[in-house]
Amino acid sequence: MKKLYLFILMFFVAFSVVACVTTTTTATTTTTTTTTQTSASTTTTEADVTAPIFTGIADAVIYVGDTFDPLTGISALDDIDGLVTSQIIVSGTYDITTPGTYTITYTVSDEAGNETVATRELRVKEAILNTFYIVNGDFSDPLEAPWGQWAGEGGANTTTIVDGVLVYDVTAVGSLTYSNQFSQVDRIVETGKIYQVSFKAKADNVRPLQVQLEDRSNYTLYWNTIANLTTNWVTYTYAFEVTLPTISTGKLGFFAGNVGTTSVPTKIYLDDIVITELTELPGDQTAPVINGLAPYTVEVGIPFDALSGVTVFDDFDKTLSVNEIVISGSVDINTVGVYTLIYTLEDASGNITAISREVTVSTTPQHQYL
Ligand SMILES: [Ca+2]
Ligand SMILES: [Ca+2]
Ligand SMILES: [Ca+2]
Repeated sequence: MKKLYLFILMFFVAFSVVACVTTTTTATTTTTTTTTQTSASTTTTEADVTAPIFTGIADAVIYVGDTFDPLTGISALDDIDGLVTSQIIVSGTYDITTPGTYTITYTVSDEAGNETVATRELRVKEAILNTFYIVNGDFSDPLEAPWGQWAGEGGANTTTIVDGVLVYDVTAVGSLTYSNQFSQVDRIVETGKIYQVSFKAKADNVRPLQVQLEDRSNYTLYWNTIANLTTNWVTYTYAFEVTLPTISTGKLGFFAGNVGTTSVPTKIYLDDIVITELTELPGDQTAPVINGLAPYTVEVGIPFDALSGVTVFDDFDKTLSVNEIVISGSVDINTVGVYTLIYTLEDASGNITAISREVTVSTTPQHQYL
């Protein structure tokens, strides 16, 4: 009996499998037929639901005076209509004679009304009229060559661009003026030309920043100055005439090492660094710099030279000397106390610097060497 049951069971299983296979085959056939019919009818009635595609739309940078055609290199292709470049509509306002950033909008539709809109940014930059110019002086592009950074001789710094401003984070002053450098190299500097350097700067803590132009191949100094940075944005402008030979290895450097005696580690911010060629030198408009006026402590009864270690610098008045400093106030070296001296220095053009300095007369023996 068991064998009979088993046989009957096997018969039904086999029948089911055959039935399944048959059913499946039928279904497949039906599906294939339906698909063929559907695709045949689609070819004649399908609606155009796909908008055209643009190619060649990318942000652009030009200089004032350059020509600019917003359609150059741009095309539009549609899946049904084919090339529809002639249908592109350009909108948005831009002025190629005025530096700025503009948005240009491109719109194109196919015959079925499917629309594609795309935008691009057009940056119009100040024209470069002289061979000596600064690349990316407004820091609107990524920080890369010819900008460069260096630290050594105890200095340490990092440079980054934050919101279009160069952040020069000096974390260690170092021992020398050039211990921290942020500079742009390989600038063409021509003999006999008059250049103006201008830039915006500030610092988290007040400190001097040395700005200089040198030949990076042999360190010949072409020009330098000291900008006394404050915590507010100030535009610093300097002009100089090149008397040394023409070079293509000019390096405009912002040196934030140990400049003078009041250099501290701090964040320095720079922006809008521009070199302009002038036809004549402007007058001297910058006050002289007095270095070496840190607070001083002297032992009571010991002679004190108020000009010891003090140096001066002027951008134009090269004969200006430390002996032209006028000191007001006095120090009684025989009486313990804190005294204030005012150091005043005027350059030949009447620009005046006045700096106060604290001098302490103390009973404590000092180990300072004059
Ligand atoms: Ca289409
Ligand atoms: Ca900027
Ligand atoms: Ca001056």
